[in-house]
Amino acid sequence: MPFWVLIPMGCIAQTNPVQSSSSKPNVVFIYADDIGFGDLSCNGAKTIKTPNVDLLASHGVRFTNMHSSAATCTPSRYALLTGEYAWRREGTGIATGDAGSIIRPERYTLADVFKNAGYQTGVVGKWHLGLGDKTATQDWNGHITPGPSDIGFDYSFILAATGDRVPCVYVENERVINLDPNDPISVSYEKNFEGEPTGKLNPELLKMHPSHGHDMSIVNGISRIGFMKGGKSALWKDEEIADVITRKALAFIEKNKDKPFFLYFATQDAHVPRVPNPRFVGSSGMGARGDAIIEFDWSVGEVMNTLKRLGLDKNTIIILSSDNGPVVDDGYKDRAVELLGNHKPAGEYRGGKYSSFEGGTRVPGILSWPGTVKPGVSDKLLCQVDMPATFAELLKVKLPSGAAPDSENHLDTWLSKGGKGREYLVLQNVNNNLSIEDGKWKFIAPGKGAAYNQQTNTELGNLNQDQLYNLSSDIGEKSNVASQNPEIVGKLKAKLDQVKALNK
Ligand code: NG6
Ligand code: CA
Repeated sequence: MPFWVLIPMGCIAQTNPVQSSSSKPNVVFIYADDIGFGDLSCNGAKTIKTPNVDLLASHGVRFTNMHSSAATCTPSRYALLTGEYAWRREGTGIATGDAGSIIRPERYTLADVFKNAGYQTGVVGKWHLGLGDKTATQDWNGHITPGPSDIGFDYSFILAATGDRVPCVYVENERVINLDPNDPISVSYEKNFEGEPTGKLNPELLKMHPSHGHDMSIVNGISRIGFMKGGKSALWKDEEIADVITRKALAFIEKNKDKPFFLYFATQDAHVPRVPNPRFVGSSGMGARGDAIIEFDWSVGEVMNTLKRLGLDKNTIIILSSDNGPVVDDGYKDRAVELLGNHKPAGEYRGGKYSSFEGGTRVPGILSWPGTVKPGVSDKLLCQVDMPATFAELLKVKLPSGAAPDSENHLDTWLSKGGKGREYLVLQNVNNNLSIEDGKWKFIAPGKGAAYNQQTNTELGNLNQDQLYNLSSDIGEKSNVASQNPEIVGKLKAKLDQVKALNK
């Protein structure tokens, strides 16, 4: 039993009513986009400094074996919120900007865990889990439903998909904000609207040029994925996204300071297009990608400062992680490649975003709960898919039967109170090829797809034969020892089949 339950509440209330850790701590989950393990100075980055994240880590547990469930965004976010591996479900790959809601209203989610415990729940930032009933049928000028409010969020302020996908507008509580009804929005992922310029045909209109893809509708001088028309007054300015969503996140905290709250704050940094606010331009010396990471660090600092100012810092758990590993060229000529220098976004891990190698999913992981969780470093195997079961345990919420089927309770490990972490973890890459690891061994099942993506310069980990790596002695996954270790391969294969067989 957690010790704070044993302390009579009256005593706490008398000594320090706001600062005490209660059985209902606030929870802020900060979810970076495409920020790699090695992008943070607390994880060893030398050429980039992330002082706010480092401070957070120094107050909390810094995990070195924390994984997103997948090497791309939509499946990682799906697993985080549903507690189900995304590869079990069709239609959970990288979503278009006009995808229908991928998590259906009947689904029990992480947000529902908090709601059932009496929390106010909010999501601010990148969504990328679809909106509306069906793909390509949304009315972007009306109430776009179902949406976050149907899966447990009391409040939402989101980018429907990603920064590089249309529609480039903010959606607050399922309505596009700042929309002029006389200039309605149309969106298509099939064809352009007559007379509208595109990056492909009108490169002279661009302030940032694509390196691959991203040559469709132009918004704010940047060509995107997908076509849109109208909504001029509602279009975002990329330079302001971090400021706008950080302000909304802080407003949510402020508004709910007297109630327990759960905030899912998903930043656009450092996803493409990387267009940091002018005050961060040049701050990293590494171009737009480095500057976007510094901007992310600023957002983290704002959250920490606000919690402190409101006297909530000791009664708030902050978790920081990322939805997948890093990528340097993800489709725009923003000089990230040229200015990378010696920086290693994935740290010592092989691969990156999209990959089956560790760089794909082994992401930053920090949990801070000052006064309750002892600062330290943990190398236990953990995954974001476990958040629903872990928080259900913390809040004593009973998950409905069938909910969060892949989510395991690892509260003791997350709070660094002696847990062992996961025994096994199954991960998926961009080609939906699966791997399984147990903290020491990693088996990548044979799978189709290119071994290497030239455009993004990523080793994807795809091979048409077994791969086995000993992560204890070969963290860089350099040497495939499958043929020398048939029993270990057999055991991991059998375990993977067993996990897959849970398929409903
Ligand atoms: C890819 C995009 C990439 C990024 C990714 C999704 C192209 C050529 N590449 O298809 O730029 O948007 O999808 O990233 O279009 S994620 O982090 O949201 O998964
Ligand atoms: Ca991502």
